[in-house]
Amino acid sequence: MDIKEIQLAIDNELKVCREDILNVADQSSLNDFKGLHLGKKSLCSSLFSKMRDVPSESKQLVGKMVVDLRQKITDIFNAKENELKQVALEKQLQKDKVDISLPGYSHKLGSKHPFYAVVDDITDFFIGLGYEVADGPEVETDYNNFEMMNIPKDHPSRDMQDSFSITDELVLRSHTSAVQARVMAKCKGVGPIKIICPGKVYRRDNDATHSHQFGQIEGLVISESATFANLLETLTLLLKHLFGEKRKVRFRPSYFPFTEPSIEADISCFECGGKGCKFCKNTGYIEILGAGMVHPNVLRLNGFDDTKYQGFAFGIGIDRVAMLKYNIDDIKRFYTNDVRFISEFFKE
Ligand code: FA5
Repeated sequence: MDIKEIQLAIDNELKVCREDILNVADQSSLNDFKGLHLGKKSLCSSLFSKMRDVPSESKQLVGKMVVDLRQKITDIFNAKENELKQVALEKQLQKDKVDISLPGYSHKLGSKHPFYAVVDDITDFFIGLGYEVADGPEVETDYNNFEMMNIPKDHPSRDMQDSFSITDELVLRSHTSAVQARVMAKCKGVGPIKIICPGKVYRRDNDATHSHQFGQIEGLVISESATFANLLETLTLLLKHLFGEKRKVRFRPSYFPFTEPSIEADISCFECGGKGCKFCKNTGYIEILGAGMVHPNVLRLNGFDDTKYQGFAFGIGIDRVAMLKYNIDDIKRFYTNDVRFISEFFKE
Protein backbone atom coordinates (compact mmCIF):
# COMPACT_ATOMS: atom_id res chain seq x y z
CA MET A 1 0.00 0.00 0.00
CA ASP A 2 1.30 3.45 -0.79
CA ILE A 3 0.53 6.50 1.29
CA LYS A 4 -2.37 7.55 -0.92
CA GLU A 5 -4.08 4.18 -0.49
CA ILE A 6 -3.53 4.30 3.25
CA GLN A 7 -5.04 7.80 3.38
CA LEU A 8 -8.06 6.58 1.40
CA ALA A 9 -8.54 3.58 3.71
CA ILE A 10 -8.28 5.84 6.79
CA ASP A 11 -10.80 8.35 5.40
CA ASN A 12 -13.16 5.53 4.59
CA GLU A 13 -12.75 3.95 8.03
CA LEU A 14 -13.57 7.27 9.72
CA LYS A 15 -16.65 7.70 7.53
CA VAL A 16 -17.85 4.20 8.43
CA CYS A 17 -17.19 4.81 12.13
CA ARG A 18 -19.27 8.01 12.09
CA GLU A 19 -22.14 6.15 10.41
CA ASP A 20 -21.89 3.08 12.68
CA ILE A 21 -21.90 5.13 15.87
CA LEU A 22 -25.28 6.59 14.90
CA ASN A 23 -26.76 3.11 15.22
CA VAL A 24 -25.29 2.49 18.67
CA ALA A 25 -28.09 2.75 21.24
CA ASP A 26 -26.91 0.61 24.17
CA GLN A 27 -23.83 -0.80 25.87
CA SER A 28 -23.84 -4.04 23.90
CA SER A 29 -23.82 -2.35 20.46
CA LEU A 30 -21.15 0.01 21.79
CA ASN A 31 -19.01 -3.03 22.64
CA ASP A 32 -19.52 -4.36 19.09
CA PHE A 33 -18.44 -1.00 17.74
CA LYS A 34 -15.28 -1.12 19.84
CA GLY A 35 -14.43 -4.64 18.68
CA LEU A 36 -14.98 -3.72 15.06
CA HIS A 37 -13.08 -0.44 14.94
CA LEU A 38 -10.52 -0.69 17.73
CA GLY A 39 -10.18 -4.47 18.19
CA LYS A 40 -7.65 -6.97 16.80
CA LYS A 41 -9.32 -7.18 13.41
CA SER A 42 -9.84 -3.45 12.99
CA LEU A 43 -8.18 -1.35 10.30
CA CYS A 44 -6.09 0.34 12.98
CA SER A 45 -4.60 -2.96 14.15
CA SER A 46 -3.99 -4.20 10.63
CA LEU A 47 -2.25 -0.92 9.71
CA PHE A 48 -0.07 -1.20 12.80
CA SER A 49 0.92 -4.74 11.91
CA LYS A 50 1.82 -3.68 8.40
CA MET A 51 4.12 -0.89 9.58
CA ARG A 52 7.15 -3.10 9.15
CA ASP A 53 6.49 -3.16 5.36
CA VAL A 54 6.33 0.62 5.06
CA PRO A 55 9.53 2.11 3.61
CA SER A 56 11.58 3.70 6.33
CA GLU A 57 11.36 7.25 4.89
CA SER A 58 7.51 7.09 5.16
CA LYS A 59 7.31 5.23 8.52
CA GLN A 60 7.03 8.35 10.65
CA LEU A 61 4.27 9.87 8.53
CA VAL A 62 2.28 6.64 8.27
CA GLY A 63 2.72 5.97 12.00
CA LYS A 64 1.30 9.41 12.82
CA MET A 65 -1.65 8.84 10.43
CA VAL A 66 -2.53 5.54 12.14
CA VAL A 67 -2.14 6.96 15.66
CA ASP A 68 -4.38 9.91 14.68
CA LEU A 69 -6.95 7.49 13.26
CA ARG A 70 -7.02 5.47 16.48
CA GLN A 71 -7.36 8.66 18.56
CA LYS A 72 -10.29 9.90 16.47
CA ILE A 73 -12.10 6.54 16.73
CA THR A 74 -11.43 6.49 20.49
CA ASP A 75 -12.90 10.00 20.78
CA ILE A 76 -16.02 8.88 18.87
CA PHE A 77 -16.28 5.85 21.17
CA ASN A 78 -15.79 7.92 24.37
CA ALA A 79 -18.35 10.52 23.34
CA LYS A 80 -20.94 7.80 22.77
CA GLU A 81 -20.07 6.06 26.01
CA ASN A 82 -20.60 9.30 27.98
CA GLU A 83 -23.85 9.94 26.16
CA LEU A 84 -25.14 6.45 27.09
CA LYS A 85 -24.09 6.95 30.74
CA GLN A 86 -25.93 10.27 30.89
CA VAL A 87 -29.08 8.70 29.41
CA ALA A 88 -28.88 5.85 31.95
CA LEU A 89 -28.44 8.34 34.82
CA GLU A 90 -31.41 10.40 33.72
CA LYS A 91 -33.53 7.26 33.49
CA GLN A 92 -32.47 6.30 37.02
CA LEU A 93 -33.24 9.79 38.34
CA GLN A 94 -36.68 9.65 36.77
CA LYS A 95 -37.25 6.33 38.49
CA ASP A 96 -36.00 7.65 41.85
CA LYS A 97 -38.05 10.83 41.72
CA VAL A 98 -39.47 11.74 45.16
CA ASP A 99 -43.15 12.41 45.28
CA ILE A 100 -43.18 15.61 47.27
CA SER A 101 -46.95 15.63 47.36
CA LEU A 102 -46.92 12.73 49.87
CA PRO A 103 -47.62 13.83 53.46
CA GLY A 104 -44.41 13.84 55.57
CA TYR A 105 -43.76 12.53 59.07
CA SER A 106 -44.50 15.07 61.77
CA HIS A 107 -41.99 15.61 64.57
CA LYS A 108 -42.90 16.55 68.09
CA LEU A 109 -41.34 19.85 69.01
CA GLY A 110 -39.64 19.88 72.38
CA SER A 111 -40.05 22.74 74.78
CA LYS A 112 -38.05 24.07 77.67
CA HIS A 113 -37.73 21.83 80.70
CA PRO A 114 -39.96 23.34 83.42
CA PHE A 115 -36.86 23.92 85.57
CA TYR A 116 -35.24 26.10 82.89
CA ALA A 117 -38.55 27.78 82.04
CA VAL A 118 -38.56 29.06 85.65
CA VAL A 119 -34.85 30.04 85.51
CA ASP A 120 -35.45 32.07 82.34
CA ASP A 121 -38.63 33.65 83.67
CA ILE A 122 -37.03 34.78 86.95
CA THR A 123 -33.83 35.91 85.18
CA ASP A 124 -35.84 38.03 82.72
CA PHE A 125 -37.80 39.51 85.59
CA PHE A 126 -34.65 40.66 87.42
CA ILE A 127 -32.88 41.85 84.28
CA GLY A 128 -35.96 44.06 83.82
CA LEU A 129 -35.23 45.54 87.28
CA GLY A 130 -31.63 46.32 86.30
CA TYR A 131 -29.88 43.29 87.86
CA GLU A 132 -26.82 41.63 86.27
CA VAL A 133 -26.36 37.86 86.10
CA ALA A 134 -23.33 36.43 87.96
CA ASP A 135 -21.96 32.89 87.95
CA GLY A 136 -20.00 30.60 90.26
CA PRO A 137 -18.74 27.00 90.42
CA GLU A 138 -20.73 24.06 91.84
CA VAL A 139 -17.59 22.72 93.52
CA GLU A 140 -16.91 25.57 95.92
CA THR A 141 -14.45 26.35 98.68
CA ASP A 142 -15.60 25.89 102.26
CA TYR A 143 -14.35 29.48 102.68
CA ASN A 144 -16.82 30.99 100.17
CA ASN A 145 -19.70 28.65 100.92
CA PHE A 146 -19.57 29.06 104.69
CA GLU A 147 -16.85 31.20 106.23
CA MET A 148 -17.39 34.34 104.16
CA MET A 149 -21.11 33.93 104.79
CA ASN A 150 -20.52 34.35 108.53
CA ILE A 151 -20.63 30.59 109.21
CA PRO A 152 -17.27 29.78 110.83
CA LYS A 153 -15.89 26.24 110.94
CA ASP A 154 -17.53 24.11 113.65
CA HIS A 155 -20.34 26.67 114.13
CA PRO A 156 -23.70 24.98 114.88
CA SER A 157 -25.41 26.97 112.08
CA ARG A 158 -23.58 24.71 109.59
CA ASP A 159 -26.11 22.03 110.55
CA MET A 160 -28.82 24.03 108.73
CA GLN A 161 -27.36 22.83 105.43
CA ASP A 162 -26.19 19.21 105.46
CA SER A 163 -23.54 19.49 102.75
CA PHE A 164 -21.47 17.07 100.66
CA SER A 165 -17.74 17.51 101.37
CA ILE A 166 -15.13 16.76 98.73
CA THR A 167 -12.11 17.58 100.90
CA ASP A 168 -11.80 19.52 104.16
CA GLU A 169 -11.64 22.69 102.08
CA LEU A 170 -13.99 21.86 99.15
CA VAL A 171 -17.74 21.21 99.13
CA LEU A 172 -20.50 20.82 96.57
CA ARG A 173 -21.97 24.26 97.21
CA SER A 174 -24.97 24.01 99.50
CA HIS A 175 -26.44 27.35 98.42
CA THR A 176 -25.89 29.97 95.75
CA SER A 177 -25.03 32.45 98.55
CA ALA A 178 -21.41 31.35 97.95
CA VAL A 179 -21.52 33.53 94.82
CA GLN A 180 -22.07 36.57 97.07
CA ALA A 181 -18.50 36.15 98.37
CA ARG A 182 -17.11 35.85 94.82
CA VAL A 183 -18.94 38.95 93.60
CA MET A 184 -17.98 41.02 96.64
CA ALA A 185 -14.32 39.95 96.35
CA LYS A 186 -14.31 41.25 92.74
CA CYS A 187 -15.82 44.61 93.79
CA LYS A 188 -13.07 45.19 96.40
CA GLY A 189 -15.29 47.06 98.83
CA VAL A 190 -16.81 49.41 96.25
CA GLY A 191 -20.59 49.33 95.63
CA PRO A 192 -23.18 49.32 94.33
CA ILE A 193 -23.82 45.63 93.57
CA LYS A 194 -27.05 44.37 92.02
CA ILE A 195 -26.81 40.76 90.86
CA ILE A 196 -28.68 37.51 90.63
CA CYS A 197 -27.08 34.10 90.23
CA PRO A 198 -29.03 31.03 89.08
CA GLY A 199 -27.39 27.65 89.64
CA LYS A 200 -27.42 24.12 91.03
CA VAL A 201 -26.79 23.39 94.69
CA TYR A 202 -26.46 20.17 96.71
CA ARG A 203 -27.53 19.01 100.17
CA ARG A 204 -28.20 15.76 101.97
CA ASP A 205 -32.01 16.08 101.77
CA ASN A 206 -34.65 13.68 100.51
CA ASP A 207 -38.46 13.89 100.47
CA ALA A 208 -41.22 14.96 98.02
CA THR A 209 -40.23 18.64 98.18
CA HIS A 210 -36.53 18.25 99.12
CA SER A 211 -33.87 16.75 96.91
CA HIS A 212 -30.10 16.20 97.14
CA GLN A 213 -29.73 18.42 94.03
CA PHE A 214 -31.85 21.45 93.33
CA GLY A 215 -31.65 24.93 91.89
CA GLN A 216 -31.51 28.29 93.56
CA ILE A 217 -31.44 31.85 92.34
CA GLU A 218 -29.43 34.11 94.58
CA GLY A 219 -30.00 37.85 94.67
CA LEU A 220 -27.66 40.42 96.20
CA VAL A 221 -28.07 44.19 96.35
CA ILE A 222 -25.49 46.35 98.13
CA SER A 223 -25.66 50.11 98.08
CA GLU A 224 -25.62 53.04 100.45
CA SER A 225 -29.41 53.10 100.62
CA ALA A 226 -30.93 49.60 100.07
CA THR A 227 -33.62 48.99 102.71
CA PHE A 228 -35.75 46.17 104.10
CA ALA A 229 -38.76 47.86 102.47
CA ASN A 230 -36.98 47.58 99.08
CA LEU A 231 -36.44 43.87 99.75
CA LEU A 232 -40.11 43.25 100.61
CA GLU A 233 -41.28 45.21 97.57
CA THR A 234 -38.90 43.32 95.26
CA LEU A 235 -40.01 39.92 96.55
CA THR A 236 -43.71 40.83 96.48
CA LEU A 237 -43.39 41.95 92.86
CA LEU A 238 -41.55 38.73 92.01
CA LEU A 239 -44.08 36.43 93.68
CA LYS A 240 -47.01 38.20 92.02
CA HIS A 241 -45.23 37.93 88.69
CA LEU A 242 -44.65 34.19 89.22
CA PHE A 243 -47.93 33.10 90.77
CA GLY A 244 -50.49 35.80 89.97
CA GLU A 245 -52.58 37.86 92.37
CA LYS A 246 -54.70 34.95 93.69
CA ARG A 247 -52.05 32.70 95.26
CA LYS A 248 -51.55 33.52 98.93
CA VAL A 249 -48.07 34.72 99.96
CA ARG A 250 -46.78 35.08 103.50
CA PHE A 251 -43.55 36.42 104.89
CA ARG A 252 -42.39 35.25 108.30
CA PRO A 253 -39.36 35.97 110.45
CA SER A 254 -36.53 33.47 110.14
CA TYR A 255 -32.85 33.02 110.79
CA PHE A 256 -29.84 32.87 108.48
CA PRO A 257 -26.30 33.49 109.74
CA PHE A 258 -25.63 35.82 106.79
CA THR A 259 -28.66 38.13 107.09
CA GLU A 260 -30.09 40.19 109.93
CA PRO A 261 -33.07 40.50 110.11
CA SER A 262 -33.99 37.39 108.12
CA ILE A 263 -37.28 36.27 106.62
CA GLU A 264 -38.73 33.41 104.64
CA ALA A 265 -41.55 33.52 102.08
CA ASP A 266 -44.17 30.81 101.67
CA ILE A 267 -46.80 30.28 98.96
CA SER A 268 -50.14 28.56 99.52
CA CYS A 269 -49.85 24.85 98.77
CA PHE A 270 -50.49 23.76 95.15
CA GLU A 271 -52.10 20.54 96.34
CA CYS A 272 -54.59 21.70 98.98
CA GLY A 273 -54.75 25.44 98.22
CA GLY A 274 -53.95 26.29 101.86
CA LYS A 275 -56.13 23.79 103.76
CA GLY A 276 -53.28 21.51 104.82
CA CYS A 277 -52.13 18.19 103.33
CA LYS A 278 -49.17 15.79 103.29
CA PHE A 279 -47.23 17.95 100.78
CA CYS A 280 -47.28 21.05 102.96
CA LYS A 281 -47.02 19.01 106.16
CA ASN A 282 -50.51 20.28 107.10
CA THR A 283 -49.36 23.92 107.21
CA GLY A 284 -51.19 24.99 104.02
CA TYR A 285 -48.00 26.69 102.78
CA ILE A 286 -44.76 25.70 101.06
CA GLU A 287 -41.56 27.66 101.60
CA ILE A 288 -39.92 29.02 98.47
CA LEU A 289 -37.28 31.50 99.49
CA GLY A 290 -35.11 32.87 102.25
CA ALA A 291 -34.01 36.50 102.45
CA GLY A 292 -32.87 39.33 104.68
CA MET A 293 -30.63 42.33 105.13
CA VAL A 294 -26.97 41.47 104.55
CA HIS A 295 -25.37 40.89 107.98
CA PRO A 296 -22.76 43.56 108.89
CA ASN A 297 -20.26 40.73 109.54
CA VAL A 298 -20.72 39.56 105.93
CA LEU A 299 -20.08 43.08 104.66
CA ARG A 300 -16.93 43.41 106.79
CA LEU A 301 -15.63 39.89 106.02
CA ASN A 302 -16.00 40.63 102.31
CA GLY A 303 -14.21 43.98 102.43
CA PHE A 304 -17.17 46.40 102.57
CA ASP A 305 -17.43 49.27 105.05
CA ASP A 306 -20.60 48.43 107.01
CA THR A 307 -20.95 52.01 108.19
CA LYS A 308 -21.27 53.14 104.57
CA TYR A 309 -22.92 50.19 102.81
CA GLN A 310 -25.99 48.10 103.50
CA GLY A 311 -27.87 45.62 101.38
CA PHE A 312 -30.31 42.79 101.02
CA ALA A 313 -30.07 39.26 99.72
CA PHE A 314 -32.43 36.44 98.85
CA GLY A 315 -32.26 32.79 97.72
CA ILE A 316 -35.17 31.30 95.77
CA GLY A 317 -35.68 27.55 95.27
CA ILE A 318 -36.10 27.02 91.52
CA ASP A 319 -37.61 23.51 91.72
CA ARG A 320 -40.03 24.70 94.40
CA VAL A 321 -41.24 27.54 92.20
CA ALA A 322 -41.70 25.13 89.28
CA MET A 323 -43.57 22.65 91.52
CA LEU A 324 -45.92 25.35 92.76
CA LYS A 325 -46.39 26.90 89.33
CA TYR A 326 -47.03 23.65 87.42
CA ASN A 327 -48.53 21.53 90.26
CA ILE A 328 -45.72 18.96 90.22
CA ASP A 329 -46.09 16.49 93.06
CA ASP A 330 -42.52 15.18 93.44
CA ILE A 331 -39.26 17.11 93.08
CA LYS A 332 -37.49 14.02 91.70
CA ARG A 333 -39.50 14.24 88.51
CA PHE A 334 -37.23 17.10 87.45
CA TYR A 335 -34.22 14.85 86.97
CA THR A 336 -35.42 11.27 86.52
CA ASN A 337 -36.05 11.99 82.82
CA ASP A 338 -39.34 10.13 82.62
CA VAL A 339 -40.61 11.01 79.13
CA ARG A 340 -44.23 10.81 80.33
CA PHE A 341 -43.50 13.72 82.68
CA ILE A 342 -41.43 15.74 80.24
CA SER A 343 -43.94 15.22 77.40
CA GLU A 344 -46.57 17.04 79.49
CA PHE A 345 -44.60 20.13 78.55
CA PHE A 346 -44.21 19.26 74.84
CA LYS A 347 -45.84 21.40 72.24
CA GLU A 348 -47.36 19.47 69.35
C1 FA5 B 1 -30.70 29.26 101.76
O1 FA5 B 1 -30.18 28.41 101.07
C2 FA5 B 1 -30.15 30.64 101.83
N1 FA5 B 1 -28.87 30.68 101.23
C3 FA5 B 1 -31.14 31.60 101.17
C4 FA5 B 1 -30.82 33.01 101.45
C5 FA5 B 1 -30.06 33.74 100.55
C6 FA5 B 1 -31.27 33.61 102.64
C7 FA5 B 1 -29.74 35.05 100.83
C8 FA5 B 1 -30.94 34.89 102.91
C9 FA5 B 1 -30.20 35.61 101.99
P1 FA5 B 1 -32.73 27.80 102.47
O2 FA5 B 1 -31.95 26.67 102.98
O3 FA5 B 1 -33.98 28.12 103.18
O4 FA5 B 1 -31.87 29.12 102.38
O5 FA5 B 1 -33.05 27.52 100.93
C10 FA5 B 1 -33.65 28.49 100.11
C11 FA5 B 1 -34.72 27.84 99.25
O6 FA5 B 1 -34.16 26.75 98.53
C12 FA5 B 1 -35.85 27.21 100.05
O7 FA5 B 1 -36.81 28.18 100.35
C13 FA5 B 1 -36.38 26.18 99.11
O8 FA5 B 1 -37.22 26.77 98.14
C14 FA5 B 1 -35.14 25.71 98.40
N2 FA5 B 1 -34.62 24.48 99.01
C15 FA5 B 1 -33.92 24.34 100.13
N3 FA5 B 1 -33.59 23.05 100.33
C16 FA5 B 1 -34.09 22.37 99.29
C17 FA5 B 1 -34.08 21.00 98.89
N4 FA5 B 1 -33.43 20.07 99.57
N5 FA5 B 1 -34.71 20.64 97.74
C18 FA5 B 1 -35.32 21.59 97.01
N6 FA5 B 1 -35.36 22.88 97.30
C19 FA5 B 1 -34.77 23.29 98.44
